[in-house]
Amino acid sequence: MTWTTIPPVLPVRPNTMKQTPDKSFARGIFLTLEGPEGSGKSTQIPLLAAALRTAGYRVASTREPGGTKVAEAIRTLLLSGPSNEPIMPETEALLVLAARSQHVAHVIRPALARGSIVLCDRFAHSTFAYQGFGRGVSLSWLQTANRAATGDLVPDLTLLLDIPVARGLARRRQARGGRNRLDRESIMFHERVRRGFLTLASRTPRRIKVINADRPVEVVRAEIEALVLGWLRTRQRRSSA
Ligand code: ATM
Repeated sequence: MTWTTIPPVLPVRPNTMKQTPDKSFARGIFLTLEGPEGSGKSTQIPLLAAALRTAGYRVASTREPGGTKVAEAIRTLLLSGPSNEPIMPETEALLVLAARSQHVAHVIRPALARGSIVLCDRFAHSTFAYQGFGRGVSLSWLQTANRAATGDLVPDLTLLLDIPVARGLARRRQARGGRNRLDRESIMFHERVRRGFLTLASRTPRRIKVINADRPVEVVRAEIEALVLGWLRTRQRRSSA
């Protein structure tokens, strides 16, 4: 058996609800939060999860790189990597994609199949922003490899928490925990990453909503909650019409 004929862990169903609504198949919803360093994603995800649970939804929160044992081991390698052996851009891309493949198969797809809303702290847009725009790895190659790693899983909605680089890095410095290998990159790198995220959002404004994260946590929380609950209500109205 070659790798191309290995059956998927779960019956893989392309995430095409928006293009071809299929009411016969109860499927969860895949929401991702993206953004540069210090944008506050990991503060906002538990707040959004709590609001969604209060509204009656089943929620699974997870993160990338990570979410499974193998993927968390890859995260450690990526973020702390050996100082005497530079990690090449393509190596970095393949590592995040390897972690994603594990995560999608063992965590995300099973949760979607149970009908949960999956809230994921970073996903493919981070790969395009960091490895593509930031490191200069070919975007079309990344898109193809990402499709292979995920079985073409695309988020239903992405929230891009945007913050100027200097503000985000300052927040990051104030937060507890040391700086990782990517935090230590140059300001220019982080500027390319931020511009990358904003470029992706401008290309697909219906799927990626930009939130100004350079505001107090409570203000950002309220905007995210209103946006997501409104989006869910619209989606439900459309699918029951
Ligand atoms: P968090 O700090 O948001 O947990 O993310 C860890 C790092 O992983 C983040 N950089 N820093 N610091 C961005 C990086 N990353 C990538 O470079 N590519 C990816 O595809 C993903 C998912 C994360």
